[in-house]
Amino acid sequence: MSSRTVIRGGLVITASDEIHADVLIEDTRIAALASPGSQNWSADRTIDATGRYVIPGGVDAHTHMELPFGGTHASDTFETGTRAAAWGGTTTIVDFAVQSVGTTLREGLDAWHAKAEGNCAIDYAFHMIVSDVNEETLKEMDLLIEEGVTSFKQFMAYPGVFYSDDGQILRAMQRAAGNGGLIMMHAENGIAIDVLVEQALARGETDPRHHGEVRKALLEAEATHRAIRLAQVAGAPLYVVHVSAAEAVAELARARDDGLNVFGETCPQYLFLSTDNLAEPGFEGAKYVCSTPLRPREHQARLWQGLRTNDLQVVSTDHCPFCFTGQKELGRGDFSKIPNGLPGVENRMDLLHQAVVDGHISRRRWIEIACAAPARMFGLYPKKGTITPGADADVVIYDPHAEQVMSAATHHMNVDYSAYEGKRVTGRVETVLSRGEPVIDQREYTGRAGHGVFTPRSTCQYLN
Ligand code: DUC
Ligand code: ZN
Ligand code: ZN
Repeated sequence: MSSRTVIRGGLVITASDEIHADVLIEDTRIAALASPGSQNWSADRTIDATGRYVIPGGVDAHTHMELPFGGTHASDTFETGTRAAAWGGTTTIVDFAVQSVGTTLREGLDAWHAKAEGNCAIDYAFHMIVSDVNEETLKEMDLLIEEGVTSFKQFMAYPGVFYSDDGQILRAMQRAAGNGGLIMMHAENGIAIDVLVEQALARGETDPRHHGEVRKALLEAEATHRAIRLAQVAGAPLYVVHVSAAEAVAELARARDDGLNVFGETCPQYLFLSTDNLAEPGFEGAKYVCSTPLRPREHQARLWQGLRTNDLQVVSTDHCPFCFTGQKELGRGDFSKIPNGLPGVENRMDLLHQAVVDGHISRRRWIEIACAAPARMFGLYPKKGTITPGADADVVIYDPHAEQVMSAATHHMNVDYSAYEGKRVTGRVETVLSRGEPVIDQREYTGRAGHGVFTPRSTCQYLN
């Protein structure tokens, strides 16, 4: 039995177009778009989107549900985190499965499948964190690509945990050059940072703001440069995650001007927050400890510029929430023990809409950086990231005039604070469809754990 939904009267916004159109959904997919009122489609369900935007569901290509980190776990499970994502208009997440040192990629991926399967409200996919490069791991990369896990994160930071040295990075990049994988890089010089951490603590500099001071912008830029050159030597594309420093954007821009397949992602926290937050009195700054760290607010203009000029292509959240009570507090008296990460999976689409309201980006660019480009970058397009016949009916009805105040009191993420507490934004999600099924219906949750399925990905669709 097929079901039909019609969305009438809205402004359909994709990365390429803004058109007033009615949208027909048959079962799980977009079937057709037509001029408003021109088609007398019969439907089981009609959604009146007059005065609303009709946009593709968000694709958040960087989340860490349940991530083990710093002796604790990220506080959102796949169930709570994907429900919160849906509330915020995101209908696909790409989370990071983790290979721990001494284990295989297979073991890591199986463990993450077990955490997610049957629990997600929206569709999900995986990247693989590679912590232990060896002959076996390199062969396993080929197998994972066949299973739709086509991107691999390496860390130039966190020695002794996730860290890879330049040789390990080069080997993984060489493999990716051959098998079509995309290497995602956490670009910070972790060896140098650890020296600065030790020296800061020895001087008695233990407050959260010192986290930002030791993780210097220059050490992000240096690592970014090194990653670019290693990728160039390997002949592989490169995607740099959570770019926060102006100097790192400059490295990416130069590489792109040279014609290299080098891409960059930033996150809302770097666009809207700064070291001012890390320096909040008492231990409040711990709420804003993440890596790469927040930067002085002067960096924000360069990030916005990079997003406008396509030197940065994607905004994802790096959603990695830790409660202030009991988790962030592990680092009282020693900033290096504060678990790194910020909540945000629910806030991204709204914050980026606010960027439209503020004049930083256009409406189409909003959809491009939040939906279409991440889908293309990670091999999900056009199934995800756009509204076109044949695409999954992952659709958000967005009210661009509604006002809201972000707060832990009203958000749905499983974390006891909001990084944007009290922030007033214009625009709000009204209804969310995931493969044609309402997950949020007129601001009521109608989804269910287990609706979301693992979504295998093709290789990167963004290469020159
Ligand atoms: N950065 C974070 O802030 N959290 C988790 C891992 C990372 O690289
Ligand atoms: Zn990282
Ligand atoms: Zn991350």
